[in-house]
Amino acid sequence: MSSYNFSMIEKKWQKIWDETEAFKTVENEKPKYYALEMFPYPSGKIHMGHVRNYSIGDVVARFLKMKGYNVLHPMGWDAFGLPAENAAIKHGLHPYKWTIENMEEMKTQLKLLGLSYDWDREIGTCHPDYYKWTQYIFLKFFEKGLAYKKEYAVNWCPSCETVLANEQVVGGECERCSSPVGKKKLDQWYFKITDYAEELLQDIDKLDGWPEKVKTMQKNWIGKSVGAEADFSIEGFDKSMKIFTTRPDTIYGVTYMVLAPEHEYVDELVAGSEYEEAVTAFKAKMAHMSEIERTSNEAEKEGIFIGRYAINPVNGAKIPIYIANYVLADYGTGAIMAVPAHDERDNDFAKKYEIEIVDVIDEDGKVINSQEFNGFDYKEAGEKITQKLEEMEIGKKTINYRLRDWLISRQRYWGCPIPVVYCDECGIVPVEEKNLPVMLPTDVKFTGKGESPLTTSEEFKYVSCPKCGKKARRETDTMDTFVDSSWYFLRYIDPKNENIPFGKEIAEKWMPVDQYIGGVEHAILHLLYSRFFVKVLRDMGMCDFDEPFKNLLTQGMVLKDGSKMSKSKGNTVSPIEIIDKYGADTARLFILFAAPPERDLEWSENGVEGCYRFINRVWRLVDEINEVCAGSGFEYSGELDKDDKQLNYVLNASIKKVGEDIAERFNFNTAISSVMELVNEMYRYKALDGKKPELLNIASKELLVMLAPFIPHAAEELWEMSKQEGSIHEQQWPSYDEKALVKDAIEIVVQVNGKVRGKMSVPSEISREDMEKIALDDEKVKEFIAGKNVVKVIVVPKKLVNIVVK
Ligand code: ANZ
Ligand code: ZN
Repeated sequence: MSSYNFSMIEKKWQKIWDETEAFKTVENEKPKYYALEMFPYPSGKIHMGHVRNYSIGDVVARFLKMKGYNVLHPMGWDAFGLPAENAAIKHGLHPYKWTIENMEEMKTQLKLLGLSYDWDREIGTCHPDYYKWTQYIFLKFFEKGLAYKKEYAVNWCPSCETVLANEQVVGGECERCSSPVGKKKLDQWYFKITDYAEELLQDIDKLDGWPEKVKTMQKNWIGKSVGAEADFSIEGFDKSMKIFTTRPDTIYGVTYMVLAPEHEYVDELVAGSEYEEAVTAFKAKMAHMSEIERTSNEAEKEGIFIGRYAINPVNGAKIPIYIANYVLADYGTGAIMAVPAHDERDNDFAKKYEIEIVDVIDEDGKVINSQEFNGFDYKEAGEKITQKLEEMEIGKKTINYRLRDWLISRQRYWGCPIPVVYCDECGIVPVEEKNLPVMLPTDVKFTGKGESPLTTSEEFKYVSCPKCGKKARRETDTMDTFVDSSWYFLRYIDPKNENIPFGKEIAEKWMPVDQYIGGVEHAILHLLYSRFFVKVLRDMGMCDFDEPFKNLLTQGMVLKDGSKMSKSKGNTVSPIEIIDKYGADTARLFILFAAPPERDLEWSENGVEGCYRFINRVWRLVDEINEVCAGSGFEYSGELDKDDKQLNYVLNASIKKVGEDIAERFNFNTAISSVMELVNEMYRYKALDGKKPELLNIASKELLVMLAPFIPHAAEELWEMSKQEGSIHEQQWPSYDEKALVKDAIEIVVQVNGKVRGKMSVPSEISREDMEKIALDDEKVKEFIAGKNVVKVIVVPKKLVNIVVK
C-alpha cells in the first residue's frame, strides 16, 4: 500500500509538465478554444481570489483539451501601476526591480497550483517589447483623431498629487488615501470612446454568453438618454441658454432654470452685479467637491439665484436662473430647465428655495396646463413639443450618453510613456514608429509629489522634434494601466511578433476568447475598454471581429466569517500555507467544490479537510483496485448481474453528469458530488465477493480521467501507478453508454415502525418475499430491530417494506 504523499507528487509532476512543455499550444487541425483568466497585478503574493479564478480557468482549459480542442491558455502580468511606485517612494526600491521580483515570486506560487498555462506566451505589460505595441496602438488612435488632448477640470487628490478617474473617487474621497478629492484644471490625454458609444451599446445584445447583470451594468454606464435640446433666451443677454431634457413634454411646467456652476456664461452673467460675490463664493465651494458628493441622492440640494431671468420659448414666461450643485457641467449642455412638479431633484430644490411648482401632467399621464397640448398623452406631447421647438428653430431631438471620453494620462512614472513630443514650431508631434518604444528612463526621482517623475529626467525630457529637428520636449505623462490591459488578450496570440502588435490572420483564428473568467469588479471598465479597443482595431483593419469575449464568467468572492477575505479585515488565509499543509489538489478541489463559480464561497477548514480525505479515499480505492485487479484488463465476459449493472449505471450516470455540469453550466460543485457518489459505489462493489475485476478497472480508469481537471497531480500519479499509457491530461474525455443508464433496478424504501430507515436498490421484477428478505437482511435495518420482536412486516410491492417491532 502506498500513501498519498502530495508534496512529492505535486513537485514531481510540475517538473515533468514543465520539462515536457505539456501545455504548450501549437497550431494544429483541431478546433480552437481560447480560455482566459484576467491576468493579475504582480502584488507579490497570490491570494484566495487568484486561486479561485485560476482553478476555475484551469478546469475549463483541461476539460476542453480532453474534449478534443486545441486549447490556448496563457498567463501574464498587468505589471504597471501605482503600488510599484508607492513601494519605490516608501522603500527606495526601483519600481522595475520591485515588479520583476514580484512577478517571479507569484509565478513560482502559481506554478505550485499546477495550472496548465503555456508559459511560453507569458507577457508583462511593463516590458518594453510589450509597451512598444501599446505605444504603437496609441499612435494609431492619435492618427485617427481618437487620442486627443484637452484642458479639463479633473478630479485631483491633493495628497497623492495626482489625477483620479471618476471611479477612483469613492464617496468624495481618494480611493487610495481617503483624502477629500478636489478639482484641478490640467491638459489631459483622452481616448474618444464616445465615438463608439452607440455601437458599444448595441452590441451588448450580441453577448449571449455574458451574465445579464454585467450587460446591464455596461448599458447603464453608457447611459443613453433620448430627449431634446432647447434654447431659452436670457433677458438682457445676447446669448441663449441651451438645455438638455429627457422630458420636453414638461416644458410648460418650468418654473426656474439652472446652470452648472462651471458653465461658461456664469461669470459674464453676474459680472459687476450685486450677485457676483456670492456666485464666486459658491463656485469656489463647488470646486472642492467631487461630482459624486454633489450629485448623490442623499446630497442636500444647494444653489443660488444669479439675478437673471430666462424666457420660456413656448409661453413667454419669465423664469429665474440659478446655479446649483446638482447640475453638472459636462453632462448634456451643463444647463437644465427645472420642472419641480415632475422631477424629484427639482422638487427638493424648489421646496427649499420656495419656488413655484406647476403640475403639467395629471395622474393618468395626460398633459395639463400646457395650452394646445392639453389632453395628449405625455409621450405624444413630448414628440409634438419637440416638433414645435424644431419649427421655431430653437431646439431639436437629441441623444445623450452618460459615457465620457476616457481620460488616459497619469502623472506617474510606472506606466507606459505616451509617445509624443511638444515642439514650439510644430505643436504635438508623434514619435516616429521606428523610434518606438519610448523607453521609461531610469534616472528619475521619486519624490511622491508634484508632476510625473519623468519630468525629473533631463535626458528623457528633451529631444529634437521628429518633424523640424529643433529642440523639443517629451510628454512626461504615462498611460492609465487600463490601456495596457485593453489588448493583452491579443498579444498572447502572437506574443513574439516583432513587427506588429499581433498578426491579423492568427488573431482571426484564435479570437474571440471563448471563455473569459474574472472578478465582477471589472464588469464595467476593463470589459468596456477592451470592447472599445477591438472595435477601433477592427476599423483600422488590424482585425475582423467585433467583440473580444464570447463567454464571460464572473466568479464570486472568497469569504471568511461572512465577509470578503482581505488584508484590511485581517481575515485572509494564505494559499501557500494551505498548499503546504494539504497540497494544491486539495486546495483546488475545495475551492471548486464549495460553491458554484458565480456565487460567493465561504472558506471552511473543515471543508478543506473533507476534500483532503476524499482524495485519500480515491487514492486507497485506486491503489487497492490496482493490487487486486492488476492483470485482469478491461475486457469482461458473461452476463452482468444486478451489482455489475448498478456499478455500470453509477459510472455512466457520473460521466454524463460531470461532462454536462462542466460544459453547460460550470457547476463544478455538483460535478464533484457526482464523482464522490461514484467512489462510494466503487467501494460498495469492491467489497462484494466474486465481482468482475475488469469492471473495476474500467471504473477506476474513468474515475481518474474525470478527476484530472480538478486534481491534476494526484490523478496523474494514480494514472501512472495504474500502468496506463501516456499522460492522463492527453486522454479523451470518456463518453457514456446510454444503455447502462436504463435502470432495470428500482429503489424501495424500508421503514421500521413507519420511519424511513433505509433505501435500497433492487431488481424491478422482485417478489414480495424477496423484498421482505432483503429488508430484514440489511445491516442498517438490523441495527434498528436488534433486540426487538418483529410483530408484522407490511410489503407494498415495488415500493415499500414496513417492519413493525415491539
Ligand atoms: C426637465 C425634466 C423634467 C427632466 C422631468 C427630468 C424629469 P438622464 O436620464 O440622466 O439623461 N439634466 C440634464 N442635464 C443635466 C446636468 N448637466 N446635470 C444634472 N441634471 C441634468 O437625465 C436627463 C434629465 O436630467 C434632464 O431632463 C434634466 O432634467 C436633467 F420631469 O429636464 B430633465
Ligand atoms: Zn518641430
